[in-house]
Amino acid sequence: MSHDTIFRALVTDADEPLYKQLQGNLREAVQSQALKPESLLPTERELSEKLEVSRVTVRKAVEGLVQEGLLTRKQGSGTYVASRIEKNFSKLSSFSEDMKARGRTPSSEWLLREKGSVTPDEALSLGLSPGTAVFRFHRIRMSDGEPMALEYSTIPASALNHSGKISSSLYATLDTYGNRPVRALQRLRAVPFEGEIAVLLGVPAGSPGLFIERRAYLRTGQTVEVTQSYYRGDAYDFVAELKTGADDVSQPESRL
Ligand code: 16G
Repeated sequence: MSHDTIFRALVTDADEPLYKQLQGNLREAVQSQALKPESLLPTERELSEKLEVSRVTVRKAVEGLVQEGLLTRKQGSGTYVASRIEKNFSKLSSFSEDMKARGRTPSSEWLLREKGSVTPDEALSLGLSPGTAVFRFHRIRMSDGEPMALEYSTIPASALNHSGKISSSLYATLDTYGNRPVRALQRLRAVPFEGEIAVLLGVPAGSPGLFIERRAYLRTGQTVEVTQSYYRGDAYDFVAELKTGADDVSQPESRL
């Protein structure tokens, strides 16, 4: 394994702090697969000696990437490139971004792409009046060609300027219309994957998985997405950073 990217010299008088530069190099090493899933990172000491930076800097860089889910710590044995997808649960990222950040290639198999009028249920959950046009996108989401999740999204047609032509990333397309969500509520629960869901994801019937519902909002408060996703339980770890509530007064404003 070549460690050229990891040990690339850091620039001490750059605007970007040293720990961020190191994070960039580590991220690049994972994305280019110079550091493959499950491979062991050089120790903190080795990194700090070779890069001529303090161990505090190295620790800060690594800690950030552990929190992002790119790296994972194993007690007593070191820091590794995460093999299961560790998904940061507090970040409003897209499937495509999550995969690219891990050096994997996202793709989708389309099951349904249709424009229709909101059903009474959708009208309620999207806060739209009856008759409003919506798109429904049903996709199998793949990572390096392997099915990882199923997603059933409903999007107000106006958020996509009434064009159902979305690129491989829904969020990237919403972004081009200035309608990428900025906030979301998510609920999840464990479910066994049965029937069609198990077949589409290529897992044995009864395999454990996660059912996740995301409702995402624009800055204006308008709902821009309701997506029901089925994420394979054997491929994902959901990670969230928790803080004591002392200085956190924010409360979810609406229920999912
Ligand atoms: C994620 C979201 C989903 C969103 C999709 C957009 C979860 C549980 N779900 O899978 O709500 O629609 O990303 O991905 O994170 P895209 O931009 O790659 O199409």
